[in-house]
Amino acid sequence: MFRYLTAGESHGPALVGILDGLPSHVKLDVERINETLLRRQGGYGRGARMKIERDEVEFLAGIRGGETLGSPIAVLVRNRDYERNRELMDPLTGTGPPLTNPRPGHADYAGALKYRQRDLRNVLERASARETAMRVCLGAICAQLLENLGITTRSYVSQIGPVVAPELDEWNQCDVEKSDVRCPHESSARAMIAAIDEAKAAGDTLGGRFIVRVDGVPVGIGSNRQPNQRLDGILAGALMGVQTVKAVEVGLGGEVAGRPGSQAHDVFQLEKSAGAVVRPSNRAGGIEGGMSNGEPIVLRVSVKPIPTLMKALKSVNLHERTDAPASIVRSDVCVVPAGAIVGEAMVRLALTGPVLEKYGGDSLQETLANLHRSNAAAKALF
Ligand code: EPS
Repeated sequence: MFRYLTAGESHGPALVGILDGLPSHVKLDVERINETLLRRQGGYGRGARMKIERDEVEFLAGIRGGETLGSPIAVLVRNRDYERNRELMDPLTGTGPPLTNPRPGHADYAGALKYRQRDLRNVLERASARETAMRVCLGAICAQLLENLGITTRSYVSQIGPVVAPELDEWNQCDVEKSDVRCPHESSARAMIAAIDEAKAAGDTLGGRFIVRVDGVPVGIGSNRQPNQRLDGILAGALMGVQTVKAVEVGLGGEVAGRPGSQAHDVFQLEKSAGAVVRPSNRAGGIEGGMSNGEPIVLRVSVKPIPTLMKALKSVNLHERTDAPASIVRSDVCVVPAGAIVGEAMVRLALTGPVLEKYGGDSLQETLANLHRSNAAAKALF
């Protein structure tokens, strides 16, 4: 069984992660993992914290000579900001004035009551999206397994606040990487940057949307056997598990509700030359019956504006029981571009389990042999 865990507070010493169940002999390119971590740190609208951090993976276990051993992989990403927050966050002696005014939309209030914490810092430190650095790190390791199987994942930003870019079936990833908001549509990207500037000036924050696309997923990943094995549910659950994500759509998503069946599905036809079965459209977003159907998996993810506003929302001081503005802590104005990178990571993490469930294998060679056997058997079926 493949599984992963993360731990770490935003201003604590480090984030740590464990990946358990990856096969042996996956060669890891550390530079690419660090590049992915850097991509998450970027994006227009990030706050001052990202000038302090320089996220880099350190391997603690499960790797030797640059290859996975098949044993649990343990990794660490340090929080540079810990140095300035030692007094506050030292695991044994940390202390400081309590945060008392919960931010609407944040974990502050529910977490304080749930964990009986009078200092909201004890909740927000783990709720912080800083933790996504570790998910991105773990996802970047899974990416290198998945690429060996021909499965690649990418994303772009399609909306920031009120600015909606045209939705694209295909795009050039270089245009995404060049864009400060990770939007390949140039005039929309400019408008998005202006919208972020405007929100910042007003002490406000912005949400938005991003698209994640996975190519090369073989047919039959996920299962209709049980509800919790359906690939759409697994992917949506993983993405909904990202801080700020409020909705996940597969293919047409919510739009399908208003369409007649004749315009909602993807017909089958025979390719003229080779006689192969093809689908001229991909409205289903690559998943039918809870299983991958061989088309690209396309997911649309909506994120809320982050709840830390410089022009604080109305709140209360829980200690004094008085009206008071929500606590203001240093934060970002817009995290949608970073969210897209986290989205890619979550999709990779979520796909790895079902992929390994289908093909198994204690070593990469065994996993690949099983994949090839399965593909050959599928070809021979009809
Ligand atoms: C975050 C608040 C900010 C963000 C942080 C997420 O941190 P700080 O309060 O230290 O300025 O920068 O994101 C990261 C540190 C990161 O690596 O993405 C929050 O409250 O969620």
